[in-house]
Amino acid sequence: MKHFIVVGVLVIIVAALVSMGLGSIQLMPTQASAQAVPIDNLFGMHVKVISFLFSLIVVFLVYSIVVFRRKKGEEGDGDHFEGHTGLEIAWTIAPLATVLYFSYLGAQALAETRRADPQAMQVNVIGSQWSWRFEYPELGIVSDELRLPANRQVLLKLSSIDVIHSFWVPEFRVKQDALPGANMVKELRITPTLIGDYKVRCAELCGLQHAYMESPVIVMEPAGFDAWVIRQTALPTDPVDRGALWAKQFGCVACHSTDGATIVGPTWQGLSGKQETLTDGTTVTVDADFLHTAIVSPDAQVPQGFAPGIMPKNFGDTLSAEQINDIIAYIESLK
Ligand code: HEC
Ligand SMILES: [Cu+2]
Repeated sequence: MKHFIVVGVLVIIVAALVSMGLGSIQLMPTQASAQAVPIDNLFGMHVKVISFLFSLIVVFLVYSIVVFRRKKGEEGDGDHFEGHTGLEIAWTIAPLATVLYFSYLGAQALAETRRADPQAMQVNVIGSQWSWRFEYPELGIVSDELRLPANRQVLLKLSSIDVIHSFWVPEFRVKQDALPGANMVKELRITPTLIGDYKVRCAELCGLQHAYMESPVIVMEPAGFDAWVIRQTALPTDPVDRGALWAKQFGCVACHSTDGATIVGPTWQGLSGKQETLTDGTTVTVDADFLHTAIVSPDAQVPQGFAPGIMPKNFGDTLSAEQINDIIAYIESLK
């Protein structure tokens, strides 16, 4: 009995120390959304239970090794007892009750992260190899960065135009896959609470440039957000400037450089007017018609040294005729 009291006290002391130690090293990134609160609370409780289980096992182990060492000349089995119904009932009921209680807490936290605010602002998030596009249908804005006003819930509708991507901002905690297919739109609700600059990362391996599939996420004062909305809704008058904007917003720049470097597709620098050799051996002069075909049906004329099937094939549907003309004007300006 004396041993059990000593071990019991030691277990409590070690559990408290381990739990305090884990609590002080900041396991989680900054907490920047309302949805992060129930998740972090649940995580904190798990850390406490884990600390207790750890010390329960380790203290018994170390205590036995030190105190019940075999003495010189000792040959027997040592003191022990066989079978103990009370103990067996206890170590069945206690973990079962703990696990059931945690499943209840988990369900509660899940419900809380999904609570819908009817005032939520909708943003369509479209993943593509290898960039993010953010559409604000109520505001008529398309952007390559996600700007959000603080303390207002945003309803993200996630989709993909090619393969599976995954929307993840660690500071917001919640994460959701973006799937291809017309009926596969997934929803995620976030209420940013802390003004600052974050990053959305793709959390699903999605090809060559997956590691660079990051976009800025900026949580702003509501007034600053409104000013941004006004700036965004005024479009540049020069087609070249508009073309540069579309190329950024529709993710062309993830694969095409404007400075001569080859990323995944050919660079756009000096493309217009160039003699292009295609994979079938023919040579053509790159003009506006060639560029138009290259954008709406990429595999029709594949330049030598590049593979077909990489560039998305649906830009003819997602871009308007004016937007395509703007992009062509932009490419033609890149001498
Ligand atoms: C996932 C990567 C990727 C994205 C995104 C992408 N492209 Fe491409 N693009 C390629 C590849 C690879 C080629 C060469 C093979 C081919 O023609 O299919 C190409 C070829 C082209 C060419 C012909 C270049 C030449 O030298 O003949 C043009 C023009 C072009 N893309 C425009 C665009 C525009 C405009 C967008 C955005 C609206 C875009 N691309 C988005 C990968 C991409
Ligand atoms: Cu991705």
